Amino acid sequence: DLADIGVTGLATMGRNLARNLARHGYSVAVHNRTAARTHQLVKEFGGEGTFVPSEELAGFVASLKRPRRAIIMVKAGAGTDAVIDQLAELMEPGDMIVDGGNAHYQDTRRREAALREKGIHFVGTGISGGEEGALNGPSIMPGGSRESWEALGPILQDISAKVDGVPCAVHVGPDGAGHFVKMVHNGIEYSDMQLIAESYDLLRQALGVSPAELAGVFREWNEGDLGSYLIEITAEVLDQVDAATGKPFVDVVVDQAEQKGTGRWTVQSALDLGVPVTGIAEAVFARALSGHPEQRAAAAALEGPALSGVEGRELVEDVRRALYASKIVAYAQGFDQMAAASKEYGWDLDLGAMATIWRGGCIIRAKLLDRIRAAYDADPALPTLLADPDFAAELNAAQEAWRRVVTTAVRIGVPTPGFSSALAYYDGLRRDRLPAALVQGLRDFFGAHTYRRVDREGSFHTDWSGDRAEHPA
Ligand code: NBP
Repeated sequence: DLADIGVTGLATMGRNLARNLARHGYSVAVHNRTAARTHQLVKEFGGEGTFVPSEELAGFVASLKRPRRAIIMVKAGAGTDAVIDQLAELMEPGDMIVDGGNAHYQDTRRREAALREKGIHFVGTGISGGEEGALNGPSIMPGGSRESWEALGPILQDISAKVDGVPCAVHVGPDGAGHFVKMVHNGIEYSDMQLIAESYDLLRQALGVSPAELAGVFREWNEGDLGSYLIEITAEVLDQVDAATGKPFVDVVVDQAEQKGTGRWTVQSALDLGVPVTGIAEAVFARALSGHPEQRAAAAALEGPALSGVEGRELVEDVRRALYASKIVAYAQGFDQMAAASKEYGWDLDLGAMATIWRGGCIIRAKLLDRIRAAYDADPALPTLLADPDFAAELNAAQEAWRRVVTTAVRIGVPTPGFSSALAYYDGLRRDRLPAALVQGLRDFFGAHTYRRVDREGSFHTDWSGDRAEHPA
């Protein structure tokens, strides 16, 4: 019998996705470049459902029902191109190639265009949730054609996470839209983690409390507005004690954060689109700063403030509020970036639906996403999440605490680039007049770049090197 769907690339993610499909009753063709992985999967998990193994890619393709549905789960980059080229040779018009790896959305756009010429549907699909999600229900963000969604959607929704019975999988939009949205998801994940790390660092330094005590604080926060997977696992990590030394686990881990690149991609794309994603950028840069031990050692003798702590536990509640407010800013910026890309590439993204598919399965799943969904339901053309009446009320209520947190951090010398830049963004956006007017004046002075006036239409230039009279440009 021919298989319903196939998975090629059976490392951690591919294997678990294949098992997830099989457990949902689909017969799954399985293939891996190194055949040992394929045999291992069937041997270990063959009892979970129907697997149709092939050692060669040709056999894999031949074992699929038409139109064929093949998911690629290989290392992103050259490996993906190699597998696509081989599959495309073996497939026919109407068949579907799903790339579930972490591809760059521009690669996905390129691949989709090339395969479309051959009549093959290329479905660049963001999948979030790590190995656990792949097995038990990830958040799935497929791009590609409408027709491919009709053939794949029911299966993807079946194996995805569900929240209140709603699947965390929708058709995101054409070509690279799925991988773009996955990229922004990861960017937001970076900023979420940075803000959590700043909260931990500031509270620990300012109040002198232990990681175990802070685990309790995060556990409590998880019950409220901040409720989310990342807050939940922060408590777990802070509670962990190193078996070898008896010290808190966080104290034996080298403090240099690594990255695989999706945060950097998000910021690079945001620069091109002209969208300020300061929360994500600060998170990427904070990881980069941590990763320069030679500079850190050379700067270690620089002086900090005399004050190293504060009295009173009021700071805990202030940090909770600052974290929530900064998180709203980071999400607002990420959603702005999706809106800008949607316009640039003609994707027609439904922003509220993006919030829906991130509610379960993925790393940034959080209570906040229900609120974001509601904000876009109330006004699909919302210019910024900060202007949603409910979020605005919360930000207004949090802003004094937010300022106290940033002030305390500055006074005791704890770096909080996430909190500080989010607050600066908030203050920048709400400001009636910005010093951009002076920047325009300077640009006109040295480069005759011209400026517009508040009181008249048109562009103007002042003759700075002459009589300083203004002329229409
Ligand atoms: P890896 O990213 O570690 O890739 C290993 C797989 O790629 C193996 O099956 C390997 O085959 C295959 N492969 C390579 Br490498 N080069 C190949 C080539 N030229 N031709 C054919 N196959 C090739 O696997 P993973 O961690 O399971 O992740 C798979 C994808 O999912 C990646 O794009 C990843 O970024 C993405 N992703 C991962 C996570 C996660 O939490 N790990 C989450 C979301 C998305 P071999 O066995 O023959 O070497």
